[in-house]
Amino acid sequence: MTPTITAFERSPDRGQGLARDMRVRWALEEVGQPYHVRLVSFKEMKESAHRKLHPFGQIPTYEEGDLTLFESGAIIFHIADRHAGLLPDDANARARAIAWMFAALNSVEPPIVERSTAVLLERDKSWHAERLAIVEDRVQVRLGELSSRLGRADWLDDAFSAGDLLMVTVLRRLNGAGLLEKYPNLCAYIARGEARPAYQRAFDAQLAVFTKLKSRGLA
Ligand SMILES: N[C@@H](CCC(=O)N[C@@H](CS)C(=O)NCC(=O)O)C(=O)O
Repeated sequence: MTPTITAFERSPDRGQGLARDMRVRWALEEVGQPYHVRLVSFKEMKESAHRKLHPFGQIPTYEEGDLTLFESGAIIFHIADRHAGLLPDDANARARAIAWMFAALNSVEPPIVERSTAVLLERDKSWHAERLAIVEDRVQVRLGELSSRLGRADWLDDAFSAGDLLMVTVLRRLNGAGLLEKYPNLCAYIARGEARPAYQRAFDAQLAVFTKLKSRGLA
């Protein structure tokens, strides 16, 4: 059965591949699973029909037959569990790849999201500069730790896995922040992820949503 995912009708990132449906698109492309996309407006996301799929009124969601999922990590784990290509066969390597999925979402993404919140929503506050400095220090700590662990390796644990897929998408949220440049191995790691044909197909599909809006004068 072809799954259906949800994505922003008008992504605030203007097609830069930062909205979290990008992770799901990338995972589906990696495993060669075709998918449908239902675009939702910000208004629709908060309505009860969408909240039945996603209790927090967000994207992405994933529907496949009787199954409905929310949370990008859970969706990607489901895809990786059902298809070959995103988690190793060896039980211990698989467990380590899953640990990297959690690390991306639980240890690395939170300070990065905090930083985005500070930049996007707290600019007008008197304490903005002070808080941003604190939050950016937290991001730097995590980047330094991740950079040390990655070292000269191509991927976090031997072969590319769902852990790398999530980590690359999480790190990409720092594009333009001027924080990644201190870590050339992390920049190269992100570039390796972005160079994967499956990533490119996912990125192009997400960008096409924005390009279409723009061509109609709606963006
Ligand atoms: N933890 C969730 C976060 C989902 C999330 O923050 N989605 C954003 C788009 S990337 C969203 O829908 N934002 C609109 C809103 O919260 O109103 C996940 O990983 O799926």
